[in-house]
Order: sequence, then C-alpha cells, then structure tokens
Amino acid sequence: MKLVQLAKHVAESQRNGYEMDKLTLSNPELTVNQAYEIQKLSINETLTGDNKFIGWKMGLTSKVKQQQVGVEEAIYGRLTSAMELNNPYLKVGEFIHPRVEPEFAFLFKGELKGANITAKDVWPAVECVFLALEVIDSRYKNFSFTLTDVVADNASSAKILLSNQAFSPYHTDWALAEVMLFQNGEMQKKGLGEAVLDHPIHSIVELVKMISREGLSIQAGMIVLVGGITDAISIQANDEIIADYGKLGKLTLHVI
Ligand code: OOG
Ligand code: MG
Repeated sequence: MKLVQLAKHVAESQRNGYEMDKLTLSNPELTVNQAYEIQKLSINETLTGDNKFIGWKMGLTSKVKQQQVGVEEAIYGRLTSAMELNNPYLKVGEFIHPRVEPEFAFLFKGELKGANITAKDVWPAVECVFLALEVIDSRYKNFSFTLTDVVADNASSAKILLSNQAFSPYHTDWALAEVMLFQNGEMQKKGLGEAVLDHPIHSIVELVKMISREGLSIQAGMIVLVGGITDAISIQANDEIIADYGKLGKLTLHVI
C-alpha cells in the first residue's frame, strides 16, 4: 500500500467531486496516523498558484455530529483558500451530497503549539471570532466512512462561509451562544456553543495537542473552525439556508 498513491486518489476525488469507495475496504490495515499522512499529502498537492494553506478545522467535536456519522472521536482537517466562499452562493452541482452545519471560526494573531497548552494560553492568541457555515461533502459513497477514512478525506471539508462581522472573543459567552439553522424558512436544527466539547475553546486546545504530535502549530493569521454545533443538514439547489445566532446576527447561504 502506497500512501502517496492513495493521496493522489483522494485528491482527484476531491478535485473532481467524484465518489469513491472507502479506502479501508481495499486497505483494511490502514491506520489513523497513515490517514493523517494521506490527508497532508493530498492537500499539499492542491497548494499550487493562489491556493494557500489557511488553517485548520476540528470535526466530530459534538455528540450530535458523532452520532450522525457513527465516529466517536474528534478529528482535524486542513483548510485552504480555495475552500473560502467569497459570496453567499454555493453551486451545488460541484458537489456529491453536500451538507451544511453552523460553526464558529477563530482567527489567530499568535502562534499556539505544544502538548501542555490550556484555555488560558489560547485566549491571548485569538484575534477575533467569526460566525461560520461549513459545507461538508464526504467523497465516500453514501456519506459513510470509518474514522480512518474520514481523516484521509480531510474531514469531509468542502467550503466555508464566514460572517462579515468579526467579534471580540471577550464579550460573548461562546458556550451559551445559540444558533438555529433554517432551511427555506423552516427551523431544522438548534444548538448551543457548549455542544462543542463543553466550550468551543476546548476544541482549539484539543487541536493544538493533536497537531503538536506532528510538530505542527496554529500560526498567526490562521483560522480554525471549531466543529459543528448541530448535526449537518443535506442541501439542494434553490435552498436558502440561514444560521441565526440571535443577537450576534445571521449568516445566509443561497444554494444555486
Ligand atoms: C465529518 C466532518 C465533521 C464537524 O464539524 O464535525 C465536521 C463529517 O461529518 O463528514 O466537519
Ligand atoms: Mg464541521
């Protein structure tokens, strides 16, 4: 089994929106660590021209998300500039079976690294917080995978929409911030920030611990998605998706 070849296969599915079989079907011995290597190699392959590495995402940090996909462990993925939506329109035809979930995104002004960091180390490194909608699109058939598979497929990452408004980290209780997710005027999901590891800040701590094992860090200027606050909903053409964060405001995504 060649990790480089598997990474090329994953990168091609991601680039073209092709469905693929689970890597673990033909490679049952694949480990989670090897899956992270495949993730790194496949994303590195896309870092050409304008496409830059812009940060990290945490996934499966809430019970509802873990239950939805049947994987009970937090994972991380890599974000690149090509994933950023510069306007609130999503061309659904580019995806296999896209889903959307409400999140928070933290932007960093300082580096964070090391296995021993705690929340008190994280706050001074945060520049601001954005409201975020994440579009995920597993490249696996039926959106079905094991922990190893989803790690190799970059935690199903597809697109990110950030709020125009940036928030101070200090004036909001991010654990009690509520979001309601509407699809065509109907509320589908609702949740509190505390769904994410009791407090979204713990997701950042967990990320730093996980990537520090690989000698990696959150660097100044990077963004981090903390993980879905609710489970994700499937989206179709002509949907209007609104994530309503109460007094923090709303994020709208038009699916075209
Ligand atoms: C895995 C990606 C999870 C999150 O926020 O939990 C994720 C998946 O659900 O396909 O992005
Ligand atoms: Mg997510």
